[in-house]
Order: sequence, then C-alpha cells, then structure tokens
Amino acid sequence: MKRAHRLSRRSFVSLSAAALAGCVVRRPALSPLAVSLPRPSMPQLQWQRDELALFLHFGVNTFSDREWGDGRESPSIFNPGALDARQWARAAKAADFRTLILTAKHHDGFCLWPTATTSHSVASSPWRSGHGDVVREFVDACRSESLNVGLYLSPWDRNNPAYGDSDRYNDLYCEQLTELLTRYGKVSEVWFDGANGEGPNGKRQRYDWPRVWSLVRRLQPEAVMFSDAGPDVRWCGNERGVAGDPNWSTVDPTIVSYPGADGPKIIDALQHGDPQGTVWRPAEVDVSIRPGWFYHAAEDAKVRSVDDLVGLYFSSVGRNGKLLLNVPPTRDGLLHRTDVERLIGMRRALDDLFDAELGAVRTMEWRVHNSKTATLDMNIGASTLVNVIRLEENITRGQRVARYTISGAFGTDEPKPIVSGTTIGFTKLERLSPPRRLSRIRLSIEDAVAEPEQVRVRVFST
Ligand code: FUL
Repeated sequence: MKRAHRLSRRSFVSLSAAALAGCVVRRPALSPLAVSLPRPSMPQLQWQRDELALFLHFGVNTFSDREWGDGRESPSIFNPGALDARQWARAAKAADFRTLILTAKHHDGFCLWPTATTSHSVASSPWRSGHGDVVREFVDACRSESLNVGLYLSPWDRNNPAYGDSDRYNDLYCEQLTELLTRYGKVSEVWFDGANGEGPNGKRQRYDWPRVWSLVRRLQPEAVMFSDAGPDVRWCGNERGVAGDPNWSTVDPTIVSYPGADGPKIIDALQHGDPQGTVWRPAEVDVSIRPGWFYHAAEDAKVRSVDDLVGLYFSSVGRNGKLLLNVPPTRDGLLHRTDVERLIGMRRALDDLFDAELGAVRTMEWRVHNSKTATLDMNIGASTLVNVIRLEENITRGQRVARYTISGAFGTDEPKPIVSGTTIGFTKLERLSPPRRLSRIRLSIEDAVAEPEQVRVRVFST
C-alpha cells in the first residue's frame, strides 16, 4: 500500500507507536546490563532531526576572488550591490533546509557586522554607505522564514594585530562572540573552524577553548557548538560530503581535544567516532555545492548536479550525519540562479524518492536474542517494489547497533540477504539498486554495543 508522505520529522515515539500496531515483541530475560550509554541533549537531538543546513561563505574573498584572504584586503572592495538575505532564506526554505550558517568573519578577519572590536568591518566599506550590517539582515531573513540562525566566527584572524598575542586576542575573540551572541537573538549553532595559521605578526595563537565554550554556553545555552572537538557536534573529518562508515555519534573526547588538532588518529576518530565513546558528539558533514567555499564566477559551470546533491544526502544524513551544504552568495549578494535551481531540484528529487512510504505492515515481530543480537521480521503484505529502506534507532536512548543485515523475500521464499551495514544511529539509508519486489523484510542485528532496542524500518517504494 502506498501512501503519499513527505519525509517527516515527527517524533520517533509517535511514529513507532503507529508502526507497532500488530507488532509482537519477544525479549528473553537478560541480566540487567551495567551500561549507561551517552545520549543526545535536546539541542543535539533537534540539530540532527533538522537533517539539512545551508552554509553561506561570504566576505571580502567574494570580491577578491580568493579562498583565503590574507587580511590585507581593503574594506572598500566589499560592496554587494543587490544584497538580499531574504533571497538566501527563501531558497533554503524552498529546499527544506532548516538552519543557515553565515561566515560572520572568515580567516581574513573582515567582520560582516559593525563590531566595536576592529575597524576591519562592513562599517568601513561603501556598502550601505558604511551603515550596513550583513549579520542583522541575515538574521532577520532567517526569522522571517522561520529558519534557525547559525554563525561562523573564524578563530584564525589574519588581519587583527592582536592575533598571536594570545591573551589579548582571546579577549578580543570573546568580545566578538559576545557581540554576535547578544545582539541578534537566538543563535542555534556556533561554528569554530579548525583551520589555523600565523597571524599578521607571524605569531601563532594559543586559544582559550574552555573559556570560549563556556561563554557560548552562558550566552546561548541552547546553541550547539561545532568544531573538530565539539563540544556538541564534530567535524566529520573531510570536506567531500561523506560521513564515515561506521559512524558513531559517540567519541572519546581525549583524542580530538581542541579544534585544529593534528595527529595520526585524528581523522579516523572524526570519521568514525568510537563505539565505546563516553561523550555524544555527532558528525556534521560540510561540503560545498561548488569547488570553492566562496563564490567564483569561473566556477559557474561547476555547480554540483541534482544527482550529486541527492548522493550527498545519502552519504551524510543517510549515514547518521547532518548535511551542511555551502551555497556562496555572489558579488551581488545573491545566491546564483544555477545554485538555487539545483537546490530546488534536490528537494524535488528527495521528495520523489521518499514520497511513497509504506504505511501499515501486516505483521511485525521483534525478537531480542541476547545482549548483542536481535531480529525484526516484517510482513509488508502485498508485494512492493522497494527502492529505499530507512533504518532509525531511537537515539534518545543512545546508539547501539554495530552491524546488521537486511534480507528480503517475495511470497513464501526464505528471506535472502540484500544488504549489510555497520552503524545505524539517527538514520541509515539503504538504496536498493535496482529496486526489489518484496513482501517480507528481515532486519538482523548481528552486533551491538548494548542490548538492541527496536529499530524502526521505513520502506519506500518507487
Ligand atoms: C576550512 C576553511 O579553511 C575553509 O575556508 C572553509 O571555511 C571550510 C568550511 O573550513 O577549514
């Protein structure tokens, strides 16, 4: 049975209650396990349920045609003649992205808001005769489309003379954060980039991360903080749009303990997390729709295709990550027509893929065999051409599954393995290519870090 269904973000509880009608649950008496799994906070949970965020790299690099400014750019080059943040927000909304994250300051040190901490800002630019505030227009636009606000404030600052004079710069950085986190209302995500180098004086900066993180917690207690080292959400370890496999949302916090940390184990830890990790820190997958992070006219013909963007959804959200897709505004201050078309195309393609979710199943039996294995048998009734299977753990109770196999059968045949995987977490997407005609589906949990709990299996047909 097909049911028109836009991929929903209703709570796990209400969905599984519906799906559980007619479900048999069998569970042997297991000795109580002394495990206490890390679990997400409410902001982390909401962050993950939103699935998609849009990144906006914008600043003097947009005008100098560079990716990394050196801090010597004149503010006079910043003049986006037709800047319209509403256009950014409308495009995000139309494509069902829930949060927008703006580079309030990139490594070049140019501030997109009129800060009291430096004259290297929009206030010294010709844009709006020096009276403009990109952050304000951005925040207002997000609010008018009911989208969450996120801000990126580069720790590395190649312009500021205080950079590298560690205490002085730490004070200044905290002042900049304080301005951003007190002037513009609720901020949902604060983004700390790990890229780091010398200051204008050739000196290296020693950051005071505990101070920075506690400042954000105090000023915006509901914001999640992103960096290599979290504390709330972590970099996925690459900029290609591909979350690790396996991808645990738990980490050992001693391995990557500050943004920009370097070492042999770092990338592996970021990509995969740690099944024994003591801290909940899910992976954010940042990637650009174009080769660069900033807009370059020379890349207008190199915008990712709709298929490519759909692939990114599968390799990020579909692997227990969150997708942060960068779409950089042009020199006019608008998202490029091609990029907007691709975003809308991506949404249409995803809606098509997830449009036909199988409603009620005939019977469902969940059996826990021991502290590591379990089976879910579903009779999905009349045969269905299955395109995508979406697995979801109830992550409010932690992440458990380490290995699984999905088998399927048509009629009275014995189910045969179709696909195997490692972690599930918030979401694991399995695309069946070509689609399979099935009337029964079996999910076998073959390994878990704690007694398996019922996994939700959502079936989408073509
Ligand atoms: C990197 C930066 O160096 C790039 O310019 C960009 O901002 C990317 C998201 O993070 O570390």
